[in-house]
Amino acid sequence: MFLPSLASGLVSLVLFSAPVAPVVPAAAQDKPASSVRTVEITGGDDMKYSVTSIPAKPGETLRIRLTSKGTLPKIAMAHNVVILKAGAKQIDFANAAAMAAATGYIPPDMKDQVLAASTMAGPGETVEVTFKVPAAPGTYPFLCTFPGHFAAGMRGTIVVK
Ligand SMILES: [Cu+2]
Repeated sequence: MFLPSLASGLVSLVLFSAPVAPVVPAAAQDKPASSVRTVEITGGDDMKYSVTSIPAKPGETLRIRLTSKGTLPKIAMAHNVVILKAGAKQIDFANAAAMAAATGYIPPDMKDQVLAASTMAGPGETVEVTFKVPAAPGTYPFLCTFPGHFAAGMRGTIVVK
């Protein structure tokens, strides 16, 4: 009585769990509903991105998800990701952005240099930005515009080729 029921229990367990493992990653990564590619980045109290170089194909749609691993309060330590157009003056932009708290650290008079921008993530929060990568091959800078973070090295590049 005991052994047969145990055996059938194991069989149904195997049947149930077997297809789950290969199906989930395929659905999540290889065959997304749309053709958006997601890149996960973290940033912490060290004011660095976990990813500083993102290879991309011309014209593809990219979603950058930024999670703050920081522990300091948002008012003192928040992170965003702002992608600039080719040729944008990064230092000037970062300096102007530091003074633009009222507009989410995006300087209104320099918006024409912005390709895409996320909002600010406080500790444990995730923000994301989805945008179309330029068709022109080249290097497009991204940076965190929270005051001081660009200078501390919170920056990277999207390399389109
Ligand atoms: Cu930051």
